[in-house]
Amino acid sequence: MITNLFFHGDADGCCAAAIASLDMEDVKLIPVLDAANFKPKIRTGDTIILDLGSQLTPADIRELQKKGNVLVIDHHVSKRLPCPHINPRLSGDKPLPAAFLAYKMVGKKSMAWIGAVGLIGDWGVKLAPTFLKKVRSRWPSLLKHVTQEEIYFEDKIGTMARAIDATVSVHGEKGALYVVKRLQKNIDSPSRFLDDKKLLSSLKRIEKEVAKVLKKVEHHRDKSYVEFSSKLPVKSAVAQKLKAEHKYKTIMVSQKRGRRYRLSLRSDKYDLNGLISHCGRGLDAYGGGHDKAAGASVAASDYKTFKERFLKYE
Ligand SMILES: [Mn+2]
Repeated sequence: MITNLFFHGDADGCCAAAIASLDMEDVKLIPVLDAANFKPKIRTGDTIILDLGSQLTPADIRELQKKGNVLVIDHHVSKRLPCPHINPRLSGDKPLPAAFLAYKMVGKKSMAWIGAVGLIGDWGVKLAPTFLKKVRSRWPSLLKHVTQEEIYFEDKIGTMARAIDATVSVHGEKGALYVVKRLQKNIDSPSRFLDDKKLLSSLKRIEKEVAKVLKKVEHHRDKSYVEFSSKLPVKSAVAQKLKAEHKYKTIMVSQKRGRRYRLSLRSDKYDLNGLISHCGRGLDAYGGGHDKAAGASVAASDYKTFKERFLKYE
């Protein structure tokens, strides 16, 4: 029987998929780029859902269970689902990223670096200090710094996470599948993982685009914000960089696509789920995510109001 493996197409999701599927037979890898609108559709077989799925309803799960067994491994805010559901939030633990969870459950020691790439990609340095210490002593050339920002922007392991996100941004679902295969091929040679034209040229292209957007950033009191349009989905990369440059600001990066703005928000000060529901009240707007990093979608016609509320929010 086939196993359908859905995974989020970011660094954490790709790393989780690479670890979980390495020795699986008859697995169908299905990357999901738009996590907010994820509804799994399968023809037959069992289903594993990685770094996604917490937003599914019990009815969605029961639909999948008509075809086979279902397992969800995730770390986003969630209600309990009617299937084996591994999510540290449900047991009151730290929201450890999916790649770390996959590594802990089924990974070999030689794959620890892949778990670490996912952890860094999901801003999880503080969540697993002992694990990172082990990774550092085994692969000292990958991991030299201590803070999340330094590791993400300067160390090789952070560059891997950025290159994975960039490859998915540039090449879409095919990029995500390429990344998973390449991680698996280089299990025993992490320093060679980045030695790849597709990954490096994607990273270069995204970083050029991010630099272009960063020039348009505006600041208002404790907020920094920017609006732009681009063919490349770079709003998260912009938000990440902007947050690193303006540590104490609340960040809103808005990328226009069609008749909507897609937003990436970052804040250490406000609970972003509360902020988004306040700013979007009565408008065609929805979103959410983690307290400190979240996304939203706002109709272009409502964006002005949303933004005014954002700038006033305290
Ligand atoms: Mn994740």
